[in-house]
Amino acid sequence: MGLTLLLFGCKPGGDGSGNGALASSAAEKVYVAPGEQDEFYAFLSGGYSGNLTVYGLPSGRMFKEIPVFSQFPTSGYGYSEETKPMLNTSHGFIPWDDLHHPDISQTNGELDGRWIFVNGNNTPRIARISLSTFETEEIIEIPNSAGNHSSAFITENTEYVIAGTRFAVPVPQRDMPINEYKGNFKGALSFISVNPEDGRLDLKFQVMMPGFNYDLSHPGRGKSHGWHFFSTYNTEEANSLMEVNSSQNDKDFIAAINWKKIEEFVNNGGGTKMATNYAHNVYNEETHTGTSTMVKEVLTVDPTEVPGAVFFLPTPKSPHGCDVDPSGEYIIGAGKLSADLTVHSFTKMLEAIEAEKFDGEAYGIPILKFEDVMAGVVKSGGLGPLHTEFDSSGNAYTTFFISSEVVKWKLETWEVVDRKPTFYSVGHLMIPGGNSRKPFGKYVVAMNKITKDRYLPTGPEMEHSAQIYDISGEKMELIYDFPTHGEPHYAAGCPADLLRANSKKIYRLDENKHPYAVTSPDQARVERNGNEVHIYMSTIRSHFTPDNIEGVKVGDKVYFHITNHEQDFDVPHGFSMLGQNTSEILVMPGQTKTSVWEPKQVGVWPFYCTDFCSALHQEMQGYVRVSPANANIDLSWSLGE
Ligand code: K7E
Ligand code: CUA
Repeated sequence: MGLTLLLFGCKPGGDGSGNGALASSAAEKVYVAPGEQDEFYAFLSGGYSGNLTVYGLPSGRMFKEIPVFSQFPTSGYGYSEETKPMLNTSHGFIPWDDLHHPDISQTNGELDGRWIFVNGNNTPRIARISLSTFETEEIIEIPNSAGNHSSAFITENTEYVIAGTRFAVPVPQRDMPINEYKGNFKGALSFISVNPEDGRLDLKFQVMMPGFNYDLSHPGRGKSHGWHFFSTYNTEEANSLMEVNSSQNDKDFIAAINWKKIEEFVNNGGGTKMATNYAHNVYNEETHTGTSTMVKEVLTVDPTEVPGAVFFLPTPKSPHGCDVDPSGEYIIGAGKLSADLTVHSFTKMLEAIEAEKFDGEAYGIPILKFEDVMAGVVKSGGLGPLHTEFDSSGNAYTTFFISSEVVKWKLETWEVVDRKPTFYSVGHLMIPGGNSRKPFGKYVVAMNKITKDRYLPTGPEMEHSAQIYDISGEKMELIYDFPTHGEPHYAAGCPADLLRANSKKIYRLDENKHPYAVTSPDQARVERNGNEVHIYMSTIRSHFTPDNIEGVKVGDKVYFHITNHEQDFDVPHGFSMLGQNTSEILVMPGQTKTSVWEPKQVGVWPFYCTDFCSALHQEMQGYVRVSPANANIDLSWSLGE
């Protein structure tokens, strides 16, 4: 019996990787032994979780979830007083967004590992995350935009992070009939400059394009550096029943924008200043505090004012993905209603522009001839192409949503050399460095939309599934499935060595400039200012200073300003207070964070540390005595008396 099981007990596995020797060789490829570390970091968008998740490759182990656009009780992001300003917008405090596309900063077209940029789709925003602290350092709202989808993509020296609007809207926003969309709505493409020293963002200009949908985009690189390419759909400018009405045109466009030319125009005083209102939120690592500033003006550029800067490349069938190969020569448009991929040639595009071979215009923007700019067609045999990434040996890899597969093909010959199924309905894919001038190859991660039978069922909702393929050989090999969190769209990956050495271990207490910091325990105190009570508190294994507080009254607003005095790597302390209308906070070594409590009931209420920090973690607790509003009890605090 046992023997039979041994011989025939192998799970068949529907993917061809599940049997015998094949499975064990796949296992070896993804096996990172206990105590060993992964070769690559992978940053997966969290989609409707609003956050970014960090995985190791090839193990598929999840290391961290970085809160960006969504409140996150695990760290207190968006709940602590210091981080609430990060989620401020012109619509007020917006504690959620839909995050699609991460992109790592580059120098000379190669990943440099300083920052990662991501987009918020819903209430248009761009965020910059430090790859030293793995914290969100900056969020800038994008005015005149809606469904900020063709974002956040980085030019090859991180000059700009580029954000295009998916939905055209009235600019400026106003009360008008929806069916007057055509010709009246605009599509804003935003160019946000990045300060090379500290990464600070500045919305430099917006190109006010016709009211199409700008779906995805990629920067030129190498020879096409200075250009940026956007796929469009709904060039019909329909405003209802889009699935039919925006699929009428046989071809939509890829918009080619010469941003260097527009930058020059703007630097010479071109463009129109327009009144607006958007939030710019910056986190300061020394004060451990975010501040939100409202900006009232934006510089807009009418593309017809800058001749030679904007062109349309006809591209079949409502293209979704818009990808540029590592050489910068080929621009790949994935017509999502088509079987074929259209590849445009940058060189041919320049020649056609030079020769002024136009095929009409749209709103004053010249349209190039399809035949003049096309480099080739990939006859894939698949259905529903979405996104393409590249390896370092001249191969491209495209996902096909409808036929559920990754197709490998050769640049320049356009021939398909391999295809492997995905499980199921793949969206984006990612190769470490696969959208830069220097892809690292080795693995493709396919991020799927439908999971079904890949894991044990977990009720009606399954986490999305990602798959790792080994691409080091001629044929791709599926080697691993792993669950992801939220809905990953795009992802970015880089070698672990690029980040590991710069990863911050602690915040130095002697550099803490938080106005409510307590840099030595004898500064701990409680102060009253009207009905506000400020508790200056410190933590160290395993107590709070102070841990007994009296004189708080019902109706007070109590601020716990907690400074963690640990100076060891990976020793946070947490804080939570009974009856608090917020989340706990997790305070990193050397950091100060603030948690608010508005006591509603008289009593003696405990607080405690939420992070199991030492053998005496359970002893890390304290009490606040809350007296009636009219009580006559002086503030007092103590520790061990
Ligand atoms: Cu194709 Cu938002 Cu990039 Cu999803 S998008 S898959
Ligand atoms: Cu500090 Cu547990």
